[in-house]
Amino acid sequence: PRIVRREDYAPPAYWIDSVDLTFDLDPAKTRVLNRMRVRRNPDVPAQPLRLDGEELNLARVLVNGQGTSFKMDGGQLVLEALPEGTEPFELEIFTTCCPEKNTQLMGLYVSQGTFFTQCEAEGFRRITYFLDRPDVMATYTVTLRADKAKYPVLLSNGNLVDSGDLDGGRHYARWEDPHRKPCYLFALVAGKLVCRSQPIISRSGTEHLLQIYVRQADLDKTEHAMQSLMAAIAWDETRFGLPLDLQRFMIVATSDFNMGAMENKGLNIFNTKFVLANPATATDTDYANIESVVAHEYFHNWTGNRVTCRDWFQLSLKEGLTVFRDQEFSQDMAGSPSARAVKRIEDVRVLRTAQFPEDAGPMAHPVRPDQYAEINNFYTVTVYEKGAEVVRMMQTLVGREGFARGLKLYFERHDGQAVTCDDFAQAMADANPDSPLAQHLEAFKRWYAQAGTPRVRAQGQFDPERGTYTLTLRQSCPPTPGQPTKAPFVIPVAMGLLDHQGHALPGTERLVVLHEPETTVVFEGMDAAPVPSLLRGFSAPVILEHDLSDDELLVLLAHDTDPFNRWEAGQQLALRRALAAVRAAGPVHEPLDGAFLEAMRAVLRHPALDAAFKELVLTLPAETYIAEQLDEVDPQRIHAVREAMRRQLAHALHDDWVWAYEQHKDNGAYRPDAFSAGRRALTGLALHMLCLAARDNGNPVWPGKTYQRFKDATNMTDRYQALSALVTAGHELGQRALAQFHDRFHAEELVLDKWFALQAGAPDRDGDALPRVQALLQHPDFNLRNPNRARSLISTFCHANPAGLHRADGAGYAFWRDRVLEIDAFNPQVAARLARALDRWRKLAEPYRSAARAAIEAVAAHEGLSTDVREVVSRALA
Ligand code: DPP
Ligand code: ZN
Repeated sequence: PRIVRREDYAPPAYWIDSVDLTFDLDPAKTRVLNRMRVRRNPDVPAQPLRLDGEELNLARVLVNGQGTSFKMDGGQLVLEALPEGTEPFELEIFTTCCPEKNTQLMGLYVSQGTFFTQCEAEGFRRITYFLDRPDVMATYTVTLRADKAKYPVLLSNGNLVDSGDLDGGRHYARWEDPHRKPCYLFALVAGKLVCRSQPIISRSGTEHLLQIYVRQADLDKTEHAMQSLMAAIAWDETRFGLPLDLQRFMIVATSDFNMGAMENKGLNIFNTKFVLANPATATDTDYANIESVVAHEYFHNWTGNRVTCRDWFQLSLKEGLTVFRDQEFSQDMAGSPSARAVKRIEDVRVLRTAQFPEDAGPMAHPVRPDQYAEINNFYTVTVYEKGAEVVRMMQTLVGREGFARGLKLYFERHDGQAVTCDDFAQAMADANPDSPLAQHLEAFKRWYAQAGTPRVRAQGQFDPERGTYTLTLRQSCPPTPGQPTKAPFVIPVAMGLLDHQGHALPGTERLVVLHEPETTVVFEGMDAAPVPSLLRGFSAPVILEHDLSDDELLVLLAHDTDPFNRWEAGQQLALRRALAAVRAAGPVHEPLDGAFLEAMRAVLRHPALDAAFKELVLTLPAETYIAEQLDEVDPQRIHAVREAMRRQLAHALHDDWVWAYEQHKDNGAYRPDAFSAGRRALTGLALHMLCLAARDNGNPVWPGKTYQRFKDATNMTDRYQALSALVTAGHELGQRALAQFHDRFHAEELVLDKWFALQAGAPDRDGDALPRVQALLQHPDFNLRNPNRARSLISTFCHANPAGLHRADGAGYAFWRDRVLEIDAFNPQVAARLARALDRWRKLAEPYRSAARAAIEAVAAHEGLSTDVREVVSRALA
C-alpha cells in the first residue's frame, strides 16, 4: 500500500474558497451537486487539479458552466484543461452515492433510518470529489432536500437561512456556515429526531441556542449532556477567554458510530454512549465520560476548528491539546484537591496501561508521526493521551498563567489557519521567553519527534559528614521501530523530600528540569537520609526507576503530601509483590505479606482520605500493566497471581470491607458528582471483595446481600456494581441477576452493551471465558454491524480479558483472527482497532507466542485485507 510521509508535505496546487452543496437525500441513491469556487495557488508551479473521491458515481463535471475533459487516476478525478491564471473559476461536480450500503460509517451513511456523516479524517471524499486535506479551507452553503415525513429534521453546519416545502411530500433546508473550515469538519444529519433546546447568554452578553438531538425515546437522557455543555462553554470563557463563536451549537446522537464523537463545526455528532444518561441507565463512569467528551468536542471549536492542522501528521496539535483541555476541565469540575488528584490518577492509569504498551510495541510512533498507510490507525493513545502529557509538560514549564498567555498568542498568530505542532510550541515559548521551555525549545520538541517511553533512573546518596543529599537522575529511551537511538528529552521532574517519619522537609520542593543524559541535584543541611518523592503529579510521561526500600514506599504511601505519589507508592508495593510471585517457580501461594496488607487496611480505614482515593489505592495494578514490566509474559500466570492477591485482600481485610460497605452504601438521591461517585466506587469494590471471599468460604450472606442490592438499587451504578460483583466472583446468583438485568433493560441499547461487556470481561475460570463469548455471538441481541455492540463483546474480550484470550490451545487467537477478518469485510476501522489486541505477541511465552504469530500471519495472508488492518498486522510481524 501507499505510504504517506510527513516530509513529502507540499501545499495544495489549488485553493477552494467556497462550496455550495445540494443534497437530494435518498438511502439508495443520494444525489450530490457540488459547486465550488476554485483558484490556482500562485505559490505552486502550475499542475493539474487532482480531486479525491471514493465509492462515488460521477455524472457530470462543468468548469465555468461548460463541459470539460477529465480522467480518473487511482480514484482521483484529474482535471487538466483548466483556465490559465489565478482568477477563480466555477467547478461543478455532480455525483451520486449509496448511503444505505455504506457499512464503513465513513462519509454519508444511514443509521436506524437517519442520515449521518463522518468526515474525519478522509470521509468527505466519499461524499463528493474534493481536495480532501485539512489545509484547504472554504466557506460552505448546504441545501438539504428530503422526504418530509421520513426526515423531518434537516441539519448542517452553521446557521439555518432558509427552509420550506417542495413538491411530492419533500422539503428543504439551507444552511450557511460563515466560518472557513476544512472539509473534515463538514456534517449533515437528516431524520426523525427531537431536541432539547437551551438558550444561553454568554459572559460577553451574546445569545446562543444550544440543542441536543436524539430519538424521541431518549429525550429524558439529555440533561447531563446539556449541563456539561453549558459548563464547558463557561469554563473556556473563564479559563482561556475563548467564547462560543456560533449562534447555534448542536449535538446529535447516533447509535452507529466508529469513534466517540466528532467536533464538526456547530454540529457535533456523537456516539450515543457519550451523550445519553439518566440515573437508571448510566453509571458514574458514563456520567464522567459524557462530561469530558462533550467538553472535549466543544473545546475543539477553538483548538481544532478555528486553528486546524496543516496535515494529518499534526493530529496531536488539536487532539493532544484538546485532551489536555478536557482533563483540566474535568479536574476543575471535580473541585477539591483530592478529587482533582483522583482524576489525575485515572488519566495516568490510562496512559500507563494503554499508551506505554503502544510505545513499546510494533505500532510505536511519535506524537507527531512520520508516516502512515492509513491515517485512521493513528487516532491513538499516543497522539491523544501522550500528546496531552506533552502539552501538560509545557504548562508545567511555563506555569498556568504563562500557558494561558501562550494560548492567547497562538490564537493571535494563527486564528483561521492550518498549522503545525511547531507553531504551537513556538507560541508557547515566545509568550514565555524566560521559561525553561523557551530555553530548551528545540530539545523539548523531541517529545513530538521521538517515540518510546523514556526511563529516568534516580539514585540518592546521603553524606552524613557534609549533611548533603545528592540525587542523580539519568535518562534513557529504548529503541523503537525506525528510531534506534534517541537524543535526551526535556523532562520536568516535580519533587520534594520527606524524613523517615513522613514529615515534609521544608525548602526541598522543586521542579528539576532534565535536559541532559544525567543531572545531579544537591540538597544541603540534611541531618539524615531523606525519602525522595519524585515525579509528583506524574510531571512527565516517563518510567521512573528507583531503589526505594519497601519501608520508604510505606512512608510515602502513608504521608506524602502529593496524593499522586501516595497512590503510586501503593502501586509500586503491589507491583513488586506481583512480579516476585510471577517470577517464582511452582504454584502461586500468597503473594501479599502482613506489612502490605496492614498498609492497605490503614488506607481503607483512614479517617481523612476520600472514598474515591481509597478505591484507587485498593485496586491492584492491571494484568496488562504487570505484563509490561516483564520480558517474557505468561498471561495465565499473571492472572493467577493477581487473582491470588485479590483473594488475599478480600480475606485479610474482610471486616474492613464490611465496614467500608456499611459506611458508604447510602448516598440518597443519585447525583453524579465526584464525591458521591467516589463513595459508590468504594462500595462497589467492597462488594466485589466480599463476594470473592464468600466464594472461598461458601458463606451465602454477602452474595445474598449483594443480590438484594442489585434488585433494590435506585441507580445504574449501584445496580451494575452489585451485578458485576456477583458475576466476577462466579457466584450462581450472578446468572440469575444477569437474566433479570436483561429482562429489565433489553430495550436500552447502551445498557445491553454493558450486559455483553460484563460477561466478555468476567474472569476466565478453567477456560470458560471463550465459550461464553462464542455463545453470546449467537445471542439475538448481538449485532456485529453495530460498532458499540461489537466492541462490547469482542473488543472487551480481546483487549480486556487476557486470561480468556491467551489460551494454551490457541483458540482465543483463532477467535480473534476470525472476528478481525469478518469485521474487516465491512468496517476496516473497527477491525483495525481489534487487530491491535495482539500487538504485544512477541513478549509472550510459549506456547502462546507461536500460536499468536500463526493467527496474525493468517490475517496477513488474507486476500483483500483493508489498508487499515494490513498496516497493523504487517507492523506486528515486521
Ligand atoms: N476528532 C474526534 C475527537 O474529538 C475524533 N474523531 O477526538
Ligand atoms: Zn478530539
